Amino acid sequence: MERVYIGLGSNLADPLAQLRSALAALAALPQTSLATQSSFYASDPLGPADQPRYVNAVAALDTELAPLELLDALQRIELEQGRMRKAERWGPRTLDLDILLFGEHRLAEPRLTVPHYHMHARAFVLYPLAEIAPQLRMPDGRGLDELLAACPFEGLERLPEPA
Ligand code: ROI
Repeated sequence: MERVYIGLGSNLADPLAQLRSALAALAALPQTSLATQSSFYASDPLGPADQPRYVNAVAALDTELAPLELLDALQRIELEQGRMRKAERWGPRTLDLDILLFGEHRLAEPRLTVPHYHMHARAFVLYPLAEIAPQLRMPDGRGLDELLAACPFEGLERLPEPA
């Protein structure tokens, strides 16, 4: 059993509903349980500015799936929720599910790099992650607190709990 952290993001087609539906799909994965989820955060887009704000969150899963099995499952959920591959790099998307951390593993597969390439410097990943795993360490030994200290809470807005 491995503890895995997943980054969720959406800025199209009712992002809050996209994230809620994605969390339900994660909770329903085989050999997997959804351990915790962060609050939802509105965030300014990283990349082209002419796109809607994102809603981001992080979920913790406990899974017996292998990394590439989990990746396949996440890509299936993205497609089921209307994800289309667009030409534009860093353009808007209905749903992004990124494997941020997979236990203590470091993976460099053609389809999957773990820890996720950009997580160390992205406020919309680090702050939700800190909410559910404040004591976390990266596989290279860096603490989440160190990463947060170098990453301002800029352009982020923690959304109130849904009623
Ligand atoms: N920007 C924000 N704020 N949140 C995201 O999830 C996100 N995802 C992306 C790019 C386009 C890089 N920008 C983002 O893939």
